[in-house]
Amino acid sequence: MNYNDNVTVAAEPYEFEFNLSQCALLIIDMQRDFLEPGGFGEILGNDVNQLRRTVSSNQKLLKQWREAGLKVIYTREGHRPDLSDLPLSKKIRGRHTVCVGDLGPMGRILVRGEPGHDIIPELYPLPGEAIIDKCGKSAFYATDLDAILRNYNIKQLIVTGVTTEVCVSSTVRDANDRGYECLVLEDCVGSYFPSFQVAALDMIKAQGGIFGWVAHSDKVINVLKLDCEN
Ligand code: C5J
Repeated sequence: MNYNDNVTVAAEPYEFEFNLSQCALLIIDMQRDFLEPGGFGEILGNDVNQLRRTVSSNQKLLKQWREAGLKVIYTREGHRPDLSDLPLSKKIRGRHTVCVGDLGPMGRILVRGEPGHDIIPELYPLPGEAIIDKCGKSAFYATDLDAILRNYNIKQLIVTGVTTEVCVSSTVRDANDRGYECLVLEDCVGSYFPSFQVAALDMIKAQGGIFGWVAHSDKVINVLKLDCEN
């Protein structure tokens, strides 16, 4: 594969053209606390299977992306053990009996260094792949993601992860305002709520792609495979 190749994939609202050397795969918050039984997501009453259906699609994409030698960046939502970066408004939101920082079945909920905060084993980062720890929903809020992308000369993002209407959407909207072009892969992003999944993707691609583009991961995998063969 020529690392400087321009490739085009079928997407909505129209085809997404990207340059491999200027594009990173951004995998958002594929953490045990959100995806595994017993984690924070399930404690809140959510069906984690709604998110788990994204795991195999992400695995296939990640394998091809890594084989092509392209950049992968992960994010994790979570807080310092002393919770000094956790706003009270977030801690008490929802009036739940268990909240961020409390002890759950996988350690303290959404606290850095705890088992539940970690990326699921199926998609575990390789040494050298950047991990952005974020305390907010957008991966740009109070992080060095923008600086890292600029230093890597990344201008386009293939976005996957959870949840579609929360951290994925917040990040895509923020990225868009900063001038990054985002392609969101519909089978690699997940919501606990099927109707939110549809609505969030519709909002991204509406009005000529007001926040970005949406496609199935097969489209990206196929162009990477084709490019490898040439
Ligand atoms: C949520 C996230 N849903 N990663 N976090 O609280 O979307």
